[in-house]
Amino acid sequence: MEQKIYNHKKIEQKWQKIWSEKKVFEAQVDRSKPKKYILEMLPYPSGRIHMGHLRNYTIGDVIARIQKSLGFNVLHQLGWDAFGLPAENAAMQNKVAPKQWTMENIASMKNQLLPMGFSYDWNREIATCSPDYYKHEQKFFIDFYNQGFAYQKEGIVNWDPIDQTVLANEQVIDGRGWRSGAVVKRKKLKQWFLKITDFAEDLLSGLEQLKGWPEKVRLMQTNWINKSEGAEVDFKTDTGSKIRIFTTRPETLFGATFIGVAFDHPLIENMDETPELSLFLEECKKISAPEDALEKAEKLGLDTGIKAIHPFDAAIKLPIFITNFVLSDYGTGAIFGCPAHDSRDHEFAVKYNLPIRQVVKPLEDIEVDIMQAPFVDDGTMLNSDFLNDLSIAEAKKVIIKSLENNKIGVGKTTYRLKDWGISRQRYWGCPIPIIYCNNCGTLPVPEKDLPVVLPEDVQFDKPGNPLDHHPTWKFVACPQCGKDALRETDTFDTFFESSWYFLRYCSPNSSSPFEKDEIDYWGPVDQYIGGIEHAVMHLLYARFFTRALKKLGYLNIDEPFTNLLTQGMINHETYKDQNNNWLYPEEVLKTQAGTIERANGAPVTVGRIEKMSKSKKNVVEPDRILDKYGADTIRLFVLSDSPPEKDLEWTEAGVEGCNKYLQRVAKLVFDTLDENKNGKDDEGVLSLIHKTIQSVSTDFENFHFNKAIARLRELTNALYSSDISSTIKKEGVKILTRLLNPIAPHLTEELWSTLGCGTMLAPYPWPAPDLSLIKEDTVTIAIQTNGKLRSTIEVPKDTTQKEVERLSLELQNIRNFLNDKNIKKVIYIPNKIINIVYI
Ligand code: ANZ
Ligand code: ZN
Repeated sequence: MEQKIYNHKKIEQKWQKIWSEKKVFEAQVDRSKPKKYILEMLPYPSGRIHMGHLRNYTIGDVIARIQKSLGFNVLHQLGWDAFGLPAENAAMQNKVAPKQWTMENIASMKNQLLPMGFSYDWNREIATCSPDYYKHEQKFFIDFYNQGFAYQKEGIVNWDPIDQTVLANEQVIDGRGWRSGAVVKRKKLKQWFLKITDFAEDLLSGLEQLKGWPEKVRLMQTNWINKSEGAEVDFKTDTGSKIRIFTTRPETLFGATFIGVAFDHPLIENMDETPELSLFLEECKKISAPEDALEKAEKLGLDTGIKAIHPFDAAIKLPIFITNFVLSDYGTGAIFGCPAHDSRDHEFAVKYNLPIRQVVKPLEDIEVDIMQAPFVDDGTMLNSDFLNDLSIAEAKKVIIKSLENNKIGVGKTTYRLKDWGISRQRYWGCPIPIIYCNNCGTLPVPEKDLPVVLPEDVQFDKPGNPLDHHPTWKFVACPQCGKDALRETDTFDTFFESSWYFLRYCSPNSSSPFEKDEIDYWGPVDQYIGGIEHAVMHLLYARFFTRALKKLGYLNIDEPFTNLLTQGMINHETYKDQNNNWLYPEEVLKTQAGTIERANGAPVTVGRIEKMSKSKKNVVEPDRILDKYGADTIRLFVLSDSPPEKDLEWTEAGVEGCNKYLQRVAKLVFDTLDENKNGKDDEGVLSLIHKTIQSVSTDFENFHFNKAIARLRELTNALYSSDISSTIKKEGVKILTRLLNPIAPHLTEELWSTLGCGTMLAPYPWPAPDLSLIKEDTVTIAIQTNGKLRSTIEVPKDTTQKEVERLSLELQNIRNFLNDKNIKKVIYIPNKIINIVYI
């Protein structure tokens, strides 16, 4: 650096070029070294990098760089989750082909990422929309099909009327499509499914081993899989038929007051088609399927007039209703309603004037008004014949046994997890490699004909699937009989691609999906970093895929991600002008008199601090910040104020503060260069230097980046003191430079070379503290009352008497001794004893 100021524009590109020329971050299997696979969730190429991306990648990058310094062979790379609907929407709106749109977005996002200096091996970059990638998943699908893991069935699907496609349950949030926000409809359609339910138990029990995952995510998956021990029970009807119901609360059978069936239950097929019936069934279809929506929607029913007979008491006849809240694809599509102990049934019973019969009473002697609200807690059985006075758990066992002995029903373990519907009526996805022949039936595309490549000459002028509208693409000769046959025109759900990309990353250029021995070396991912929004879908599908591929002999691991870190959001204040329109942060100015519009000085209403989102305009463009302050400042800022799993508030002042700090570090190093003096406080500073190495290493290990940064700032301040010798100072700045390197790699690399260290920091061994130089900086103080030892406390060395006194008097033990006594005086021997004297 010829000038003694820190100019990010001069140094950042320079070092990126050197890293790339020296191939510092290229990864290669090296069995003599232990490995670390550090991975951030792959981005969707929407076109623009946002601050959330940068936080995610900075966290991953810091971890990757440290692991490298610790001597691990590190795999760290980036790719693109390149299929998906937005490309089609863009095609419709802007008349640009999805492929072109996607590739251009990838190029521009990569251009935004490169200046950040992330330690990716760019040679390994992949885009999931390339036939080189998706041909392997077509092969997987065929393997799955042959193995029985993939099958086709007519099912009720979640239909998104805006996107004109099927959604997985996981993609329906509060009854609406996760992308379009449209109210989801129920529709019958032939779909391809993957048998994730075969793995339900394994996916559930596997969670217990995932100690490196946030508890919250494990809980979300547990709840999603939702295992329940229950029973199926047969009810005879007065028309001579039989209805099998599913329940998780068989012990409440004596509280049954009605039977509910789904709108497509076989019972309905035998009913007379009245206008009332068809009208009601139509009404049922209007409601979106997922449970969430049903929970909130009004419960509706139509009495069939048929009665069911209680299996343990023939005198009890239960009306059978068709209802909108019994799902057709869960359990048996039929339930017994127990209004006293289930909230949905309660709501229904009140509405249709059905009896509410209590069969569980609370454990303690408290009043419950069963007519007002259901009682859903633990309790003891009553009004239940041979179950009376048993606990719920005991009663459950007894009744299941009795059902089985009397051949009325069976105990049943169920999971709410459903098979994964993977068919999408979309163009921009991986074609499902299936051919339908009138003679031969459903056939997988022969392996030699893979990949089934997407045509590029498609039209987006009408709704629906452009692949289906294509004039020639779907017409093929049957691979078996040679007659005219048709291709499947549905494509995979895009979660298919993200379920195995981390495997492909290990050998991105292999003609196989991946090399097994590369996975043996690199797999599983040691540290995965991404958003909590993927807690269920992506992470569950990837766990399933890994297991399914293992069963097929492709690899030897069960769990794809050993440790998971879910990073928080980036938030920003929101602003509105006087007409209630949102304003961008750049459009407002903070003055002493208040917040005003930059353009005209009009007052601005400052709103809540919320997740950065385009709709509220509370976003900050990375490019502008990058240009003004540089990558190192952004990297430092996104790690500074909060731990990575918590939300972070973006403020320009905060960013500026980070930049100032880096300037201070640079100045400190330059000052040291031509300094030559003796010091007084060498010992203290030396201790601090080594203490900092020790605690920053631990902080990094625990991902407490914000704490590490605070300690580095402390060390920086101490090194600025004039009381230390130049030798110690020089040692201090070298350590500071090394510890700061993962966070601010460009500046520290520059400073390191300025210090004449000869080597590069990427990668340079991580410093180890010299423990003998660390001076203990906490002391144990004996607390006495009237000269007798009563307790001890640990406090930082040289804590003031006032503070030690305050802390002592807070201790319950000491308060007990002092009680109401009057304190006469307090004697304090610094760092040793405090004696509270009373009368
Ligand atoms: C009787 C009963 C009594 C129930 C009671 C609950 C409480 P989870 O825990 O979510 O698995 N159910 C069964 N099949 C259903 C379907 N196809 N659509 C809607 N609801 C269905 O829920 C299981 C419970 O949900 C079952 O236990 C059944 O109602 C209902 F005090 O049976 B229960
Ligand atoms: Zn054929």
